[in-house]
Amino acid sequence: MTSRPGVRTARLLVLVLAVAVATGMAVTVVSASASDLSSCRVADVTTAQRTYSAWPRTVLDTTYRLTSGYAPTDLRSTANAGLNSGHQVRAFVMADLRAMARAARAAGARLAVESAYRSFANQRATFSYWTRVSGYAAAVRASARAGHSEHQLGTTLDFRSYGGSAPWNYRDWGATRAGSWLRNNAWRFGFVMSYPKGKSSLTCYSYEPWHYRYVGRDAAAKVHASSLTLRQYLWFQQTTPTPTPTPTPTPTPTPDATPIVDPTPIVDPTPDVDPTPADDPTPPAGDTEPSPAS
Ligand code: DAL
Ligand code: ZN
Repeated sequence: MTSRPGVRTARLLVLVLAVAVATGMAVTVVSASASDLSSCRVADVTTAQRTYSAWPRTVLDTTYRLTSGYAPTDLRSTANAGLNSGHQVRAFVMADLRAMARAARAAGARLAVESAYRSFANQRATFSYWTRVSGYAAAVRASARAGHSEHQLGTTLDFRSYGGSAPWNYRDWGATRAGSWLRNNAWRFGFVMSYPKGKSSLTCYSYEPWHYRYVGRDAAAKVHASSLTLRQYLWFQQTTPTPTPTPTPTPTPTPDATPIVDPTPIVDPTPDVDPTPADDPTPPAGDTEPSPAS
């Protein structure tokens, strides 16, 4: 972004407040400088929310990524949602995916899955494919480098029209019956379009009307109402300080005539350390075939 610092700070402040209102957060202090999301730097920084249970909060872009060992063990075939097989998502995504696929079909916008979970290795192959096809500069705007893809979360899918070809073969798949139905309705089922039209400077990637990430119904409704991109929403959620509770004044005690003196100092011999690591990613499970996915 090239805007002047004052303008940028004001914009960030508005965005932080918008997400605070949308998420119901009671913000007491807002630091805009901690939320500088303007740059889509190409780097490899391990994302803060990196455990399997942090899936609705994990920020992934051209800078932040997952580790190579991040490979969820609860992946299930998309056939369980009444869609085509050959693709997988995490088990908890299935019920809402099934409901969405049914509703789309009933509305005459039948969906199929183009791509879903991709391992670190598969994403590396995918990125190499696009680099060979269109060169590095174009590939880095359209395809995530290994570790940076939301597909590695196991909660993200690329859709296509049932009976149609890959969505990126269309001039604007978002204008097709299936694409426009998803744009209007996916949030009701917990899915968010990660890379909407005209927002590349904020999302870091080109417009992808087929790429949807599951965040759950409540969060998707909040993202939808906020008008923020998913990246902004997740970033502000991660960087906005938790409100400090208002201290309740305690009454001043009445002095006791007889002072009680306890000569024994209170010592806590147990150090306050949690030796259990967070749910560590297990090594990658078997890969699905490297496909020219996006
Ligand atoms: N096409 C998106 C950015 C991905 O590769 O995850
Ligand atoms: Zn995708």
